[in-house]
Amino acid sequence: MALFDFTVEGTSGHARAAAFETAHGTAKTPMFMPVGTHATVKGVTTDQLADLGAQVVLANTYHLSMRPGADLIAEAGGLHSFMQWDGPILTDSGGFQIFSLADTRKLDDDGVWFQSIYDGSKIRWTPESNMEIQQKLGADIVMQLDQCAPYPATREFVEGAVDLSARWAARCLAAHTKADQALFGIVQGGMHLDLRLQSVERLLEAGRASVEAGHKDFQGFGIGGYSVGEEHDVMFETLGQVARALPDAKPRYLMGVGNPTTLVRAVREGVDMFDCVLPTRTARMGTAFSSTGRMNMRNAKYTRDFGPLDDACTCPVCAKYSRAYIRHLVKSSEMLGGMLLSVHNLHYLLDLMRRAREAVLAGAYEEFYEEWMASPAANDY
Ligand code: PRF
Ligand code: ZN
Repeated sequence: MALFDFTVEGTSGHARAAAFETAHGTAKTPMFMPVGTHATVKGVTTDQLADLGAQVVLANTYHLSMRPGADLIAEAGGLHSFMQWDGPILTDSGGFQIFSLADTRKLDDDGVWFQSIYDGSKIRWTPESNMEIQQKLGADIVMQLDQCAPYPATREFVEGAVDLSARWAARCLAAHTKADQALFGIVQGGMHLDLRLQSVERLLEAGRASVEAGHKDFQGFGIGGYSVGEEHDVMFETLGQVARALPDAKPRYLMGVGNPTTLVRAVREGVDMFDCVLPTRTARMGTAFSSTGRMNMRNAKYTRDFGPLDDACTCPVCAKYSRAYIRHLVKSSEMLGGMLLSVHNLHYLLDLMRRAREAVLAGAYEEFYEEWMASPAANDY
């Protein structure tokens, strides 16, 4: 199959099972992508990620461009060689981090000034310089520079973010030249359906204009600007219509969402890809996902519980270690506690999406969805 081909292999309702081609292998959707912000999925080696069946690993342009720097990573032969991950890599542009982490930033039409969280130095980004950085990092999939509106925000503010993100989308397309790297546009628009659909139209228009000018089109679309503090159900008032306004023949990636129930619901609306720090971050806080909901491993009730984290789990941690041992590690602040819980939690989401894919291919997503929503884990947002 040709590079970046997105083949829909089956549908069930609006849910899709598809395959996306990259220079580092095929990714099968629906899929969860583990987050390795600093070119490492915290506490987990890339060999472990491969064993868990992780497909695409995320890294972040904002952090890596400042430390250790894009030039150093290019000198190492790019992210794949630097972090020793042979599979596909996706880099987020850093647009989200500028707007959520940097405490001082100055936006103008041409770009953005922000202060490094590492040494306070002033940094200038434009869509063009951001593409140059992401091309140096060398991921298989890169995201456009965008502006994510906070929540709540005024309609005027969200309109501005849609407009700026659309103009930056066109400039990212024009600046992007790396042939073996896919560029995804990002839909914004907050919780307003009309602004969301306007954002989709403007991205599609930018793609058409780029093709006319002899450049590439977007090879997929991020759906940004959700999961920014709104109630769970608010996103679902518009998510389905937004996802399905995007082309059927390209992947749809809901950015920064990793709650198990949200994934099951979003797949039903036609979303293909997800990423989130949730499984590894909650692991480091001592929490395990399970078929009966989240478990706080500090709880005294696990003191003499010599069974696995989750009887229903097939992960390598549950094959060996007990709740009592993991509780002891977490209570003692031993780093192995967070490492083992990270493996287990990643397995949980990777496996959930594998089962979702099987259900779509069997034409039975609705049954899978109903079964999930009736399970004790579903109430555990
Ligand atoms: N834009 C980018 N990255 C993101 C988001 C976004 O809106 C989100 C929002 N949930 C997470 N990560 N570039
Ligand atoms: Zn497990």
